[in-house]
Amino acid sequence: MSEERVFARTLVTSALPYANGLIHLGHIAGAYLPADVFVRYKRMRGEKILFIGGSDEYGVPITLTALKEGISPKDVIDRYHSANAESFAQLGISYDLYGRTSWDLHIDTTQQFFKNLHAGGYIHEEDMELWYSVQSDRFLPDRYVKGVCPRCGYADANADECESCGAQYPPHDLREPRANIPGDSSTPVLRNSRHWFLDLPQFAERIKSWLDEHPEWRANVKGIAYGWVGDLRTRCITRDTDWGVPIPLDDPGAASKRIYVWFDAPIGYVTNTRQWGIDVHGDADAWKPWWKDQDTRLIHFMGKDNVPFHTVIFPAVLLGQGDFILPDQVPGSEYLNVFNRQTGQTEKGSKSKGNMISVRWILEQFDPDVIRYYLCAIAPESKDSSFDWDDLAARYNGELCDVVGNFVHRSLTMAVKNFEDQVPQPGVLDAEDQAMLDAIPAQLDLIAEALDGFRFRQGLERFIDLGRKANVYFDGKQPWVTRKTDLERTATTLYVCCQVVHALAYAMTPFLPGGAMRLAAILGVTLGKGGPEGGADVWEEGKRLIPAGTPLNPPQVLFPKLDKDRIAELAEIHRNGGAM
Ligand code: B3M
Ligand code: ZN
Repeated sequence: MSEERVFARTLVTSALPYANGLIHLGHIAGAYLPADVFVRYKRMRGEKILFIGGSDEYGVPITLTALKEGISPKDVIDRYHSANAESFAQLGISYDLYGRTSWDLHIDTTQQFFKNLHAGGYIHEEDMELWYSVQSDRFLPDRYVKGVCPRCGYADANADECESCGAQYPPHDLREPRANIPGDSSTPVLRNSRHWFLDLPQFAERIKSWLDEHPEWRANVKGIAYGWVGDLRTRCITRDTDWGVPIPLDDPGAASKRIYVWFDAPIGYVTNTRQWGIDVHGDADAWKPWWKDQDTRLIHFMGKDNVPFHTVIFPAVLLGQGDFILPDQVPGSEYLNVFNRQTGQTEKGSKSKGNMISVRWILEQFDPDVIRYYLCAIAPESKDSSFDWDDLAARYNGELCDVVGNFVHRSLTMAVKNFEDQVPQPGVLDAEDQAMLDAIPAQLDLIAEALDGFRFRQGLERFIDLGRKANVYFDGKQPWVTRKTDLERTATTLYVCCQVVHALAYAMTPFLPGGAMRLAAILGVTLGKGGPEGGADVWEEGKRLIPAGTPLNPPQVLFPKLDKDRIAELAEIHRNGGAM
């Protein structure tokens, strides 16, 4: 239904990574690159689109890292926020704002959300039994306690959920609990603590009918969402910690507690939109249409593990505000695994295995386009996929360099050499010339159709397909032969080729912004900026024919090939845990 609906503006978010470690390729393939490809494409279409991201800076992941490293939580978030913001920028993830949940403004937004829910009767208090370490004199929320999962027997389950089987349970059901703090693995005791709960069942019917309005969502996302909404319970949204947003209630019990990180984190999208409005428009209310106007399309990109929060829990929080919109699309991805050629096994990316690849490290090895090309080509959209060094080289070299890069290079080089640095003047077009020219708008429409449908892998394949068709045309016309015998024929061929090169610059822009800019500079075209204010439909200009006589700047190799030996070296470093 929503595929045909025209909205006044689109707000795109991608999950806020915890600022407790470097972002890695798994994050990029699942959440950030698809979001960026989509946003860049929509900017070209001239739609009003705003792209919001940021760091998630509260919660146990941060405080545990601080304890392990013997530094303060603030030190942890400052270090990783700036490192990750820089990695995103270098990779070309083109946020309009990359914010922080540690901002004061975020306390205000979160507390407002909490108070509205409280006033609406959606939050109540309850006493609960929680694990408490006598040795450390503190409660043990979330990952501060480990034990055996009451459902599946997994040995490293958290206080109230099991990462292995996905079970959720009251903390007192955790078996064989042990504290999980540096220097403390004592056996905890159960103690009472008063907490605040979000009454999710009150929203179940509304969430369910909203989900029913979105049959177009990915099957995996719908599966998770319906699974959760069918089994909704009240959810504790506070924790015994001092690292988080203070609970905005006049209650002595609230002082030693904070709002749970998964309550405040998605509200970070709202905070960051507010900050954007202040920064860009100097207007404290500029964020409102982006979150409250029914004519706004809200889209959340993320990995699979974050899907329940974006399809059920955060929507409930939004519904409880009374005047917020709900997301129209929630493109959630499966996981990017790692293929280990030595063992022949596919492994899950994990810190303990040391097999993850940080964005920071890989950007020291490659141009961003290499990474963007490969990760989009293997994006885990509907099922898991795996990162493999040999596959990276084969796909990048064999597809992007050999198909698109090669076509562009030989076309432009011949045009420049033989036709005075200009798009040549064509003679009479034959059927093959015409078919090639007709393929341009048809192929751009196919790419657009894939991107509009959140099928980014397919969009990229269709972009390469345009290059394939162009190579078939070029090889059939043999301009390097006709050059000696029939200059007019050669001019016509290269005129047609220049049109395809021009279209390729547009078609590659969402995926490969660096290469697109290099190519645009050779052709002397601008690919448009677009953004929250909207603009012209630049994508359509990619279908336009550029006139004969258009000057061409000296061509350069757009996508230099990767050297096989270098790839082998990098694979070796990665195998030895050196890619993080
Ligand atoms: N920080 C979990 C993660 O990084 C969490 C996402 C928040 S999205 C609002 O995967
Ligand atoms: Zn389990």
